[in-house]
Amino acid sequence: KAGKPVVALESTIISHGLPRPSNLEVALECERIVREAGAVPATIALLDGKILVGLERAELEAIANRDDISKASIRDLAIIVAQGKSAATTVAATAHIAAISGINIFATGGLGGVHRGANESFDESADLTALSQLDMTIVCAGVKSILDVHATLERLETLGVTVVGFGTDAFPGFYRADSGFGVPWRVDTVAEAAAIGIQRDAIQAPGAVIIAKPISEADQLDLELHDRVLAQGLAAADKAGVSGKDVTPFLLDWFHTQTNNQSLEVNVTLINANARLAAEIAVAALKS
Ligand code: PSU
Ligand code: MN
Repeated sequence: KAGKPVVALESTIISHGLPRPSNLEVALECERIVREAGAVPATIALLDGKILVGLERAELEAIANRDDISKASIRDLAIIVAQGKSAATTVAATAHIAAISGINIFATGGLGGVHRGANESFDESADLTALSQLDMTIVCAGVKSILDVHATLERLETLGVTVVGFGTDAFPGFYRADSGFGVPWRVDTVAEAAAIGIQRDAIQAPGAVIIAKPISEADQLDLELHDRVLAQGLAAADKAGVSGKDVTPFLLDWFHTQTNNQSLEVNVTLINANARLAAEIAVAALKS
């Protein structure tokens, strides 16, 4: 209403992607970074049956620390509100709520996508189908490297989602700067990134715009460590019978414990960088 630039932030990363107490620190730091860049942060979550767009400090603490916070995708929103329950929202659910609230810029860590072995399990994140339908510019470090990145990029093409590298020709690999796959488009400035969202809106192309910003090579996770921990984590998940929406939190936690929190540091660095870029894009979009 005040005409200020707003950046949506998701909450699954807080409740299910990062360990306590770092999760609350990261959530607060992200909001601080967005404000510092001249935009208004709107962290989105469901608390006691209410959809909240923008959280007070006590609400952020609840999302970070309460044990009754489930993980909500789009299909879970109605029942959680109807039953007065609480949940953190995934990229899919957050983007939907942001869109109906008139917010069209969003920052996260890494998107969900097609899981390895999806040809058998059919495990594909609802993030993909959500992004095929929403007027949203989403800043991320690519998709999580625990996924089948190649298959995810193919699905993003089919679903009409625009994929753009920010300052790179390589699709970022979440914990790694380069996933090993290219991007169809590249921009090098905030103004160029903002212009895509504005044209997308005008043209009413149905899919979202992904602005994929890599972690710097200096800050990325060592390749050998990454591949070893991932292989062990996938085997451990399989052995423990982890499936459905528990897979991603299990593997992220596996990384954090098995790398002595090196992956946590990488994750925090890229979330903060993405929040800053999203805020800069939101400010630029409003000026043009
Ligand atoms: N990015 C991160 N950490 C996370 C996520 C993204 O750095 O935990 C969350 C997002 O909420 C995303 C979800 O929507 O992981 C994907 O879960 P799934 O694979 O079950 O769709
Ligand atoms: Mn899944």
